[in-house]
Amino acid sequence: MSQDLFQAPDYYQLDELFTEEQKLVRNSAREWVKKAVSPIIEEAAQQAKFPTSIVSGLAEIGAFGPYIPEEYGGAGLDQMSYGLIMQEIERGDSGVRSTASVQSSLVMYPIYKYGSEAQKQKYLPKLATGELLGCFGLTEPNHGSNPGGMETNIKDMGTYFLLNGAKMWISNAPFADIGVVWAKNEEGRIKGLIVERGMEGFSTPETHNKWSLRASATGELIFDNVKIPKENILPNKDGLGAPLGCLDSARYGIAWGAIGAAMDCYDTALRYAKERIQFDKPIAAYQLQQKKLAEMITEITKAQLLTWRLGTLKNDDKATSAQISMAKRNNVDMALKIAREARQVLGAMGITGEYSIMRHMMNLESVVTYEGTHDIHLLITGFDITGYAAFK
Ligand code: TGC
Ligand code: FAD
Repeated sequence: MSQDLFQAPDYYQLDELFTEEQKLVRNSAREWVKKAVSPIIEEAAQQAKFPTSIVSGLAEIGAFGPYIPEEYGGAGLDQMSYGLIMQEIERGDSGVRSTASVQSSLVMYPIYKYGSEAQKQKYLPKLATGELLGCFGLTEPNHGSNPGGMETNIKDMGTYFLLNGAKMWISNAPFADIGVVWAKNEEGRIKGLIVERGMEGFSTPETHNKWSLRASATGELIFDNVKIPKENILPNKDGLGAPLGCLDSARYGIAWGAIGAAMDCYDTALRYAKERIQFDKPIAAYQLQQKKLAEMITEITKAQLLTWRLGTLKNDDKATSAQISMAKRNNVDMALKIAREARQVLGAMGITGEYSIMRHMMNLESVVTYEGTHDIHLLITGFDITGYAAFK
């Protein structure tokens, strides 16, 4: 990739709305992305390899458990800072943000919220430093948008549980040390449990040939009569609401992250349009290119405002799941459209790895599907405003 010249757009002076601490956290994440992600990410994506070199840096900027209390190794930050960290990381790459989202909201959050004190002490500090990496197993081959239908199950064997089933499309699975996995007990109630690499009957084959999120490793979780010690069950919440509660936290981070990807595409397209001369003028001087760029900054600004407000609601513990769905859906769609438009501004150069736009575009094709598809989030809004659940 060419040198990272990113300048963050802030058309409505949103900086004035952030506290000094929030800006400090964001700026250190921004600097780290320039220094540690931009120089290596294109090659990692081209080779479809998760760049392990960034793990310690992610931990240092507080991306592993930003809002988990410091007593458990987290950064103890507020929700706005969490969002800003995700924005900056996804400005670099959605796959890197995926790793941070999974570790924080889908592994550390359920252990912190639903785990026993012993589980918190055992896992959270090591997850915060990146000494342990985790994954989250909800989706199954036959149950994606409808996780409530899951077939993965546990049987009580007296001194332990026997786990059987399979999860697929699991971020970080190929290298994760532990998995927070969701399975039904004999009564059909969904329980969360912690599965550790090395347990007999547990394997994590990698999913190859992805055109999207190539710098993030994706895989399956296969459970063939895995013996799960009883102390590995998350004791404090069960039912589908438990995994969906984790998704709320991750979806909130994705809403911010998508803004980062969009900002990077816009900034790249704007700079290129000012430099690229055709018919003796920079292409930025032509109305058709201005329309693209003006619409991009308008949409980014709207998303920034929406998401800032969501951040204030989250900080006050007032954000609803449906509000989070709206922001995730809107922002990812906005980023995807901007990536496609920005790619055109660059002409042929837009398809090369010299620029980040095509990588963002391909990544966002996963982001628009995972953590609830574009359609499902619309149906969540529909349900919220009408009272009718149209997904059933
Ligand atoms: P439904 O009957 O509506 O609800 C079941 C229970 O859950 C409660 N609930 C929620 N709780 C917390 N947060 C939410 N967002 C919640 N939504 C619902 C609900 O109140 C109820 O509680 P209770 O006590 O009455 O039992 O459930 P449903 O089966 O009809 O499904 C609803 C639907 C379709 C919205 C839901 O299943 C859904 O969101 N589907 C999408 C699945 C999804 O997002 N999967 C994501 C997998 S993880 C992933 O993609 C990680 S990518 C990570 C990365 O790389 O970044
Ligand atoms: P389906 O549910 O089969 O949906 C197919 C299509 O049908 C979609 O367009 C959908 O919107 C539509 N559809 C479904 N139901 C309805 C309905 N009721 N009404 C109207 N339209 C509907 N999962 C995890 O558990 N952990 C992870 O770490 C994880 N990481 C992922 C990483 C990547 C790169 C990807 C691509 C996915 C990941 N997922 C993960 C899985 C992801 O959450 C699912 O792909 C997603 O929830 C959609 O499920 P599905 O792919 O089975 O699609």
